[in-house]
Amino acid sequence: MANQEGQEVPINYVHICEETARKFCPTIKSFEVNDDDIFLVGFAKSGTTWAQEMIWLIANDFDYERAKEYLHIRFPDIEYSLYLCAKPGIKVNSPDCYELNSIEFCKNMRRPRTIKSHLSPEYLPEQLLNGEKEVKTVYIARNVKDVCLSTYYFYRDIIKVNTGSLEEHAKFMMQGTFPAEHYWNHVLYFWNRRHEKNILFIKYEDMKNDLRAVIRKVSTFLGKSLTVQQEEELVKWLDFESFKKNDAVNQVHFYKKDGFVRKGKIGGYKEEMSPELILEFDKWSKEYLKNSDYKYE
Ligand code: PPS
Repeated sequence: MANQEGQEVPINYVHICEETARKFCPTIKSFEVNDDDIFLVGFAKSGTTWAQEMIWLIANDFDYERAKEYLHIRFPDIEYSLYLCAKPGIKVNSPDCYELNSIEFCKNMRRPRTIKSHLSPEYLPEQLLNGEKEVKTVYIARNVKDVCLSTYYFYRDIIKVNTGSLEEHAKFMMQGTFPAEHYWNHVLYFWNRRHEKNILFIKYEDMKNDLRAVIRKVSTFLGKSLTVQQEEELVKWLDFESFKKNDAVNQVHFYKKDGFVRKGKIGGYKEEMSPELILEFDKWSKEYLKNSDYKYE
């Protein structure tokens, strides 16, 4: 789509024509899943790109040569074509690899396929959730206020489709918007299923605090063993600074300027949100968490 300055930019779901996009959803719902697929699910801006690279390298035996290939090719977003259901009058740009259909692209990937989604569980492939297949799902969650801050800057500074305030953006997020819908429904669905053998629940904050431990957890989950040296190399590869310099993941060619890896901090919201907004977020969250053992920070 074109931004306020008339430049081509990728689209985000705020600008999706919901009616058209919803018609597209059944195709994802009926997507044929393979036993050896690996899915990564997470609310947008939860650190999914970082987790994608970690999972892909573990699943592909640390093939750093192939990891130079654009991440969208190795680990596509199944619903990317939804973002192409733009509101009338908006022009859309998408990674070339999808050739206008991300679902077809996923269908035809080499196996084992690694596929990402930000979609709410109700729109995800049925076979991913119903236990019919051996498919593995990693779910990543991040502090909701940091997610809010990250999406705010993404819309405002990177794809330039948001000129409102952080408060307005936060209220918009608390309402829940198609197709990711409600943050807590998203997170709690997988949190409640976290003990199932084909589901692994990880957190962005755990990756920041102890990346090695998360790498080991993911390796065990994927049935892979790794040496101390492989672990060391992966930690370096995933380091924030090297990640930012890696165009296959930071996508400078697509997002321009500094790419899309921004600050990569825990608790950045504390410096930017007013005490009132923090309180509002906490109140809203606690309401959804009152019957849950999910630890809210
Ligand atoms: S997206 O667009 O929804 O796929 O975004 P997603 O990848 O889920 O999340 C983007 C945030 O993850 C941060 N990030 C990292 N943090 C720490 N270390 C590394 N290596 C890393 N890579 C990406 C990225 O900067 C976004 O968070 P913010 O808070 O905006 O910096």
